[in-house]
Amino acid sequence: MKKRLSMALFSGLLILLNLPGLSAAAGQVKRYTFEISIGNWDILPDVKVKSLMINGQVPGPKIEVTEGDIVEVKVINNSALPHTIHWHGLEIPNDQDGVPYVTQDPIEKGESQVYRFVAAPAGTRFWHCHWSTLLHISGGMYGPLIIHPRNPADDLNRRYDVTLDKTMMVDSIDPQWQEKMLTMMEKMHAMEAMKKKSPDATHKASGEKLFGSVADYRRAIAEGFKSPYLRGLPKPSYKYHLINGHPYPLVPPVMTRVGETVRLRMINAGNIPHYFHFHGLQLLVVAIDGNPLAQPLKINTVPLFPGQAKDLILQPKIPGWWAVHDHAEWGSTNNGHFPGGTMFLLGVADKNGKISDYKPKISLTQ
Ligand SMILES: [Cu+2]
Repeated sequence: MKKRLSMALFSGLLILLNLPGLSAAAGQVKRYTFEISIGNWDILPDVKVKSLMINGQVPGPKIEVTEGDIVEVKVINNSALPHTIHWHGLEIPNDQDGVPYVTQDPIEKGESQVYRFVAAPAGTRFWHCHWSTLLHISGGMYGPLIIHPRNPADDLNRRYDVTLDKTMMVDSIDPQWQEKMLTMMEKMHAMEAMKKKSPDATHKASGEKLFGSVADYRRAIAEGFKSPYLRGLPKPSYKYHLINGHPYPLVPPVMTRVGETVRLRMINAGNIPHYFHFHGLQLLVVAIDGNPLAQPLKINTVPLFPGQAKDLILQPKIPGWWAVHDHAEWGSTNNGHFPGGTMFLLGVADKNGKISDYKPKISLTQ
């Protein structure tokens, strides 16, 4: 009898082990507050971009937790536009997935919502707004979500003896388009709010509603569907390419020395691909979309597609200032001018701390 009872308890435990959330027993609660506002973000001196900022910054805050932790994010909407937050690459309960009208209603102006989920699976992941995604992501609503493995044996930092672990979030923007669209959307929502219409009517009036009827849907297919926020408006033409909110030369160099190991977690939140070519070394791609590869890939040019994350291991052997740049020419420019964009320097010192006799002559006026 006693044996049967313990067997029943054991099988019950096995069932529990398969439930998402059980591993939270081992984790801690990690709380974050995201306050959304609209303001100017300085990507370069004299280049201000009207942006959607979280806690006043672009990218938004980094969430860094251990697998199994409970993540609680309170989202406070102080902007005039609706938003939802999606946790990209996570396996969490459906009602926390942040897709407007699929898993929840949008968070309207003045409203707040708490997202709560268990951080899993481990890896380099990110979060972003899922409302009018083209505008709201390039507008600045994205940030890293790093989940460290709970089991030390799965930790790539340990496996490769990493001395520097750095995250780079990539995005491409068109400042004029962004300003025009955000201003237009703000006005539209403000007008509708004044008329005291329901939030649903707001979206209907601004053309942001999903198809109202089967007839609407058929017409959209026949006429060619366009995102509501692009109807009758120009498409963005990406002029600036950012790493952590700034283009080169404002991207700080990655500093290391021979014998050390750098891990770069590169995440493309933007809408176009980038091709990072690393001078002076072969690197290892050890994870794609946060998931470790069974066999690391040894390459020197790293394609990074929209929505993709790649973990890179760098073990430079030759001292010097090594260029890392987008091999698509437009990616290495600011508003068409070289050098700029998704580019940075890898500074490799020798054992005495010396990098090179040549000092890079890079400035904002070059
Ligand atoms: Cu948004």
